[in-house]
Amino acid sequence: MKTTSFLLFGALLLTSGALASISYTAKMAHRGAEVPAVFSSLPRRHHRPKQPRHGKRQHPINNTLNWAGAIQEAPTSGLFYTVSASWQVPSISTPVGQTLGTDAYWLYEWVGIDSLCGAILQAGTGAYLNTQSGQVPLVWWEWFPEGPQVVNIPINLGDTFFTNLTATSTTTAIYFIENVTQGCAVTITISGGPTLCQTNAEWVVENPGVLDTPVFTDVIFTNCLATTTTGAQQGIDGTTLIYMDSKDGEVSKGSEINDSQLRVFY
Ligand SMILES: *[C@@H]1O[C@H](CO)[C@@H](O)[C@H](O)[C@H]1NC(C)=O
Ligand SMILES: *[C@@H]1O[C@H](CO)[C@@H](O)[C@H](O)[C@H]1NC(C)=O
Ligand SMILES: *[C@@H]1O[C@H](CO)[C@@H](O)[C@H](O)[C@H]1NC(C)=O
Ligand SMILES: CC(=O)N[C@H]1CO[C@H](CO)[C@@H](O)[C@@H]1O
Repeated sequence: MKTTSFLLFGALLLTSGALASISYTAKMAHRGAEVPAVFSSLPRRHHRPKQPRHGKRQHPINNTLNWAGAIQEAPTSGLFYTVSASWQVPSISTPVGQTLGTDAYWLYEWVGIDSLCGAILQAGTGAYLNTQSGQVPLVWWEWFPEGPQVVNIPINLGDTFFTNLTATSTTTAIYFIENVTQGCAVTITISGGPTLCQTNAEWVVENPGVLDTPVFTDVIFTNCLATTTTGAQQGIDGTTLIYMDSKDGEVSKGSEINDSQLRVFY
């Protein structure tokens, strides 16, 4: 169940809402003007990495059926506090040899905190593709295992987004999502979230759907940064790279460009 209301506090347009266990407020600004943030639920098909296998290679590599990218581990004495990155929204197309139908192909691009402990702080962009709608890009946030929510930030393929997620405690967070060039950003303040362990941070391209992963143009995550509660900074150096498998073999890989940049390609 989701409830949404618009409250006027002076000049501030504050949207508030609730999911099963969590509540949130949001403020959105477009070219400096306050505009209402509007949320709607997405199908709940977003999962933790499925069937991880640990590759025996020089660089740590894990294979999954639904994620490609990189996962960072917090230093032994540290807990992750923020994760951020910028990227351009890729375009997706029908997998080779398949035909576009009424069921949608899906792809998400996101940053997150935690991947292995039952809760995931995550937000980013995505798109689905089918015959009725064509290719529909969208902006979403989620605190897994609660379902994903779409938020009404304008988005076009090729747009540059910046996202910064902050775990202010194990059950509270601030999500900042911005369409950079358009100057439209939303800040969502959340409480009552499923308990985090703050031990992983990640930059991911995901297939959240049930069909095969669509072909996609390269996703270059730039300004990749995860900081701990004590201020230690980590980027892509030292991450486990994540490769995505389909039933026919590897379809997508994360590849380090340097400590602040990660390329994920089909
Ligand atoms: C990689 O896979 C192994 C084996 O399943 C798992 O123990 C490890 O936590 C995974 N690493 C990451 C960073 O997900
Ligand atoms: C992310 O948000 C936190 C909390 O607002 C802030 O301290 C940090 O500087 C931000 N990081 C970036 C890279 O914008
Ligand atoms: C990573 O590479 C990009 C592109 O070459 C460059 O602009 C950036 O400064 C590099 N960052 C680091 C941390 O080396
Ligand atoms: C719909 C919309 O306003 N999207 C904008 C987001 O930012 C890009 C630039 O990166 C603009 O080209 C889009 O028009």
